[in-house]
Amino acid sequence: MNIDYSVYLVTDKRFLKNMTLEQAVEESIKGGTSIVQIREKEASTREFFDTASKVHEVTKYYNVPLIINDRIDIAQAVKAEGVHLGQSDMPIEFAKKILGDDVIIGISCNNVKQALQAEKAGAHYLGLGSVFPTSTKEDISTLLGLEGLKEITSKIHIPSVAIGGVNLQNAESVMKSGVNGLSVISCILGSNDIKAASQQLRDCTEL
Ligand code: TZP
Ligand code: MG
Repeated sequence: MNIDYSVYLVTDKRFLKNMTLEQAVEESIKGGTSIVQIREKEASTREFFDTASKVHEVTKYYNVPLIINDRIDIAQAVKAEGVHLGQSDMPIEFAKKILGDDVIIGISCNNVKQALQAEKAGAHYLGLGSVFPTSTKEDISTLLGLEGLKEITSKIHIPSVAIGGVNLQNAESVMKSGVNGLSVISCILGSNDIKAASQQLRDCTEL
């Protein structure tokens, strides 16, 4: 699986101003977003399915992988390219049994132990965070900081993305911590120019 993790957009409908989620995702991809995760914390199953189906039409057109947060059933229903699971979601071994070997599985990790465990269990990539404080997510425990991030990336052998408070100011130093990509919500979706924000992040990953 050769996936470009460099600019990893996570969606959050609360940030949408004057466009639909599909439009925002398309703008973001035009700027250089290389992978998209749909994250819906409030939606009903039907709403999540409808959103995922519509966004998948866009991502397929641009050949960008679509990852579904938490919901293996939604990922299967819309034939998404992957799922992203947290430490309280379905254990990866069982997710793999359900989804098979061709679906990307990403795991959220907050420390070295979780990261090594997820790698051993066959995760394709890790989401490492929260790196910095962020108001986008409420239940954030330990912040990794750049040092925590470096410690984890130095011990794993699979791709990783950094998440949590990543923005244009810290993007370069985050990339230097050994991750393969920058995973963001507000830096892209909170921007008045989604395409430009995505492009600027992409530039930071190419330095
Ligand atoms: N997981 C850890 S931090 C976070 C998630 C989903 C929120 C990231 O949002 P932002 O706006 O990029 O800080
Ligand atoms: Mg989760």
